[in-house]
Formats: sequence, structure tokens, C-alpha cells
Amino acid sequence: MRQVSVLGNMSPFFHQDNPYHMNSSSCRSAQTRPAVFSVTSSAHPLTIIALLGTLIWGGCSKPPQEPAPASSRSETHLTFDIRGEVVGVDLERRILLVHHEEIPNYMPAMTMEFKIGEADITSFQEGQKLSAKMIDEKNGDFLLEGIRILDTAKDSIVSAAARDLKEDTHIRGKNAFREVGETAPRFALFNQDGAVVNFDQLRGKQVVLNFIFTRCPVATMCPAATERMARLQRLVKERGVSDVHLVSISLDPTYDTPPVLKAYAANRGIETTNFSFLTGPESAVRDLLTQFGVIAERGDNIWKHSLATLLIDRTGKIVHRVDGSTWDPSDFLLRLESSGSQGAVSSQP
Ligand SMILES: [Cu+2]
Repeated sequence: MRQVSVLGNMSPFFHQDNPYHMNSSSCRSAQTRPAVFSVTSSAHPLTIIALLGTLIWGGCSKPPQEPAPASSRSETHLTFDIRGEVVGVDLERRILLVHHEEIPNYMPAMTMEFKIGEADITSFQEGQKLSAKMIDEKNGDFLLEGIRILDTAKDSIVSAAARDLKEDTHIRGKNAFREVGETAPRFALFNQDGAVVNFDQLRGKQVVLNFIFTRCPVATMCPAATERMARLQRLVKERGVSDVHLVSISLDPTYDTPPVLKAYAANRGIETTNFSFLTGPESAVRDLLTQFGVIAERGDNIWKHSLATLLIDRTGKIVHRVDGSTWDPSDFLLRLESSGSQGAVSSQP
């Protein structure tokens, strides 16, 4: 295989709308840094871009306004993985009363009050079994993060789909990336209400899909993408296009649990009847990112990622794609309208 060298100034990749980096102002040092590496000439363009992206990010200094990282909390606060059962919900104080199992070497099984961070308190009810990260805030308060409501039946559907997806990605190998004209990958994930949404449920609908994460601090990235999706949702409603479903998959699924996604949608006034925010096993999300050609890497504190907005037709075929966050909802509206309304299905995943 012929080797192609990619070297020198990387500035062509630093124009304003470049979807493959997050924050050009924080990356100046990388622009002039000579980069020398090689890729095989048969590599998919996306692979090359991914390599470039990695290199660019590698040279980035930290963005100036980063939120307190979840991971650093463990340096100052004790955190534990716990399992338990909800025995009370205090909506006003945003407190969950949970009877948790024994935490070895720390605490016997007992019933305690917990603060619940970013999650939507209305997602919880008595009797639910859950797993979560318990954070001892050392001031007498205990916080739960990454709360997952355990449901054996749903969990096994989503796990099985994740295994199939992993195998599919493996089998496709270098051709894992699905281009416009190919069928979208099959999946099953949880939506913001904890319901399972799968690929087949979305057939018969035109799907506009992207990847975001709720803690994204870069205004021009996920917040802008979600704002555009919400605008498209409003346009679709105004124009009476009835067979459209919007899907945002979290690329940070460990943090973005269904209750966190529910709060994210609610805080933005987004109606979720035809707009699903999806999360699920880490491996499933990584495989979907690969197959949809979106890059996401864990940075020091946050996810560094590219953005793409995909249009999937009623048969499940990817028919359009725009990289970056500057896509035009009006253009997507025209495409959705121009494909007519045949095959519309009324189910609401
Ligand atoms: Cu983002």
C-alpha cells in the first residue's frame, strides 16, 4: 500500500465553519506546529480527518470557560457506585429518598436523602430500582449522579442491540462509516423518558439525527446544534409536516442519563413527542459515532467532538448530511417537505 505523507502547516483546517475542532482561539499554537505523519492512501477521508482532528486537539490549550469537570470531583470528594430503591421523592427540595445496598468499607445498607444534580426530579417514583454514582460532598450532603433506573426487560433489549451493533461495526471494519446513500445502522437506545427507541420504530418517518452532549460548554457547538434542531421542529410543526422525527444521541451517555436528557429538553422548552434525546451503553454510542462518521474524544475535562446533521428517509437510508453546526433548518425543512408525506406513520417513539 502506498504511503501518503501529510505534513506541514495545518491552517487549512482552521476556517470558521470547520466542524472538526471546537475552539480555534484556543488552538492557535497548533496552527503553526508542523505535523508529520502518514496514512495509507486507501484510508477513508474521514479517517484522515480523524487523525488530523486528533492532532489538532492534541495541541489545543484548554478552552477558557470550562465547567468543573465531573472527573475531578473524585479528587476532592469520595464517590461510590451504589444500587438501591427509591422510597420517596421530594419534588420541592429536589431530594430522593433511597434505600441503598451496603457500600463495602464505607456504609451499611440504609435509607438516605440524596440531592440529584442535573436530573429531572419528575423522572423518579417510589419503587424504582436504580444504580448511580454517590458523591459524598463532605458537608453532610450526598449527591447522586448518573442515575439509571434499572429495568431488566428494557436493559436486555438495549444490551442485545449494543452487542449486534458492536459486531456489525467489527465486521464492516474499515468500511464502518456509512456514507450518504447507505442505510443507517440499527440500534436500540433509551429516550429521555427511559423508553426504548429502536431503529425499526423510526421507519416510516423522516429522521433528522445528530449527536450532542448536555454539558457542552462551547456555544457554537452542541447548544447551537440543539437550537437549530428546535427551530426545525417548530418549522415542521408550522408547515404541518407530520412524519418527521428529530433525534439527538448523547455522545456522553454515562453522564447524560434519561433524567438528565429530560431536564435538558425541558429547560429549552423542547417538546419530546417528535424529538427524542437518546442515551445507552457507552459501546453502542461509540459504534454509532463511528458508523455515522462523527468524531468524539474525551479531552481533559470535556468531550472534543465534530458535529454532523443527518437526514434519514422513511426506509432508513441516509439521504443528506451536513457537517458542522451551521446547517440551515430551512434547507432541511425544504428537503422534508419535498419528499412528500407518503408512508407517514403515527407512532411516536
Ligand atoms: Cu458539543
